[in-house]
Amino acid sequence: MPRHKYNALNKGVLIAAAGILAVAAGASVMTIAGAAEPQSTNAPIPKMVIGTVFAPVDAAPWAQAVTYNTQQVPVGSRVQVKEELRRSGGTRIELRLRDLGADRVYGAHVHTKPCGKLPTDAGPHYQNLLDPTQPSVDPAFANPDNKVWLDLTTNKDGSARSIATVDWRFREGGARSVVLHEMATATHAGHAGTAGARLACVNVPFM
Ligand SMILES: [Cu+2]
Repeated sequence: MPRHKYNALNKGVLIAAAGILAVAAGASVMTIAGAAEPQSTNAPIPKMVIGTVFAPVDAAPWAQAVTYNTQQVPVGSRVQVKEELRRSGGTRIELRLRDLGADRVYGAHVHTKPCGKLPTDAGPHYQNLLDPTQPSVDPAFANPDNKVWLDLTTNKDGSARSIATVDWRFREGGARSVVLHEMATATHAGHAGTAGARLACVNVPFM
């Protein structure tokens, strides 16, 4: 199983490599409008990609991603999050993991706050319609249409991918991270949305 060793010497490289690798759209869409041409249905779709490795929790103040459980999410294992705004008004989110254990299930969700030294720093799950009762464990609100659930299962090589598509967009600044949990996400009343301990967190400035 490949491992990307993480140490003080490559911190600088990791910081440089982390962050927004690609942000498309915006400017070119405005150019089309300014030129008084008909709005092209082929206009670029806004996209964002974050690719990084999980750092030790000490690195929380500056790292793009941190692990709280190095047994289940090893330091140096890789994560990628892609966000794509759809023309229909919806959002597509893709999560990829590499260099984890084989045949393992992880719960994963979009959370409201950035990663911190404590697993709870990432705050609650992002909800499109906010459940007036918090923490939200009512399936009417804690479901994959109202939240972004990205549970995944690794293959024999320790890689995994999941995709969530919702028919809404995030509120500006309202979604700031993806958290990996130790279990698959529960869906039954009283426990809906829970997935056990928080194992790792990646900062993502969702659009
Ligand atoms: Cu979560």
